[in-house]
Amino acid sequence: MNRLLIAALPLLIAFPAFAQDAGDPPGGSRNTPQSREEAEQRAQMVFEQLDANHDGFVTQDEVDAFSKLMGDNPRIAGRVTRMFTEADANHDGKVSAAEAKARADAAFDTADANHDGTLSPEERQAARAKSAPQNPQQ
Ligand SMILES: [Ca+2]
Ligand SMILES: [Ca+2]
Repeated sequence: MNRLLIAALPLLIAFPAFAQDAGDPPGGSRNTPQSREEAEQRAQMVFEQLDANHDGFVTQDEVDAFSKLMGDNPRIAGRVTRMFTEADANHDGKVSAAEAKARADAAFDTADANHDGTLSPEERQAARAKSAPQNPQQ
């Protein structure tokens, strides 16, 4: 099992741009505002974890393998698949690094409520709450 992958999962599912929190000490840099650049770097890290064969694309197979690794939880699988579908902007069945970055940018813009280019802890919390819908059907 890939420990980093496991550690990143809940945040990867909740909001991939914020996957960096997995490596933060509790109560530490977690509360530091985050720049768009950092969000992109972190999204790139997550992308590389998902890209099991390192061909520069995350495919549905790799997403499936990831879901399996997570114990085939249908809720998690559903979210990962939804994320994958959203990120696949040109609908070729693969998510490129550029597509993953674009999605991270979009997620950042959505979360940056006051558009100052930085995510405050409040903005990040609000975004995370919003990205975890109560209804798993959605
Ligand atoms: Ca694509
Ligand atoms: Ca802001």
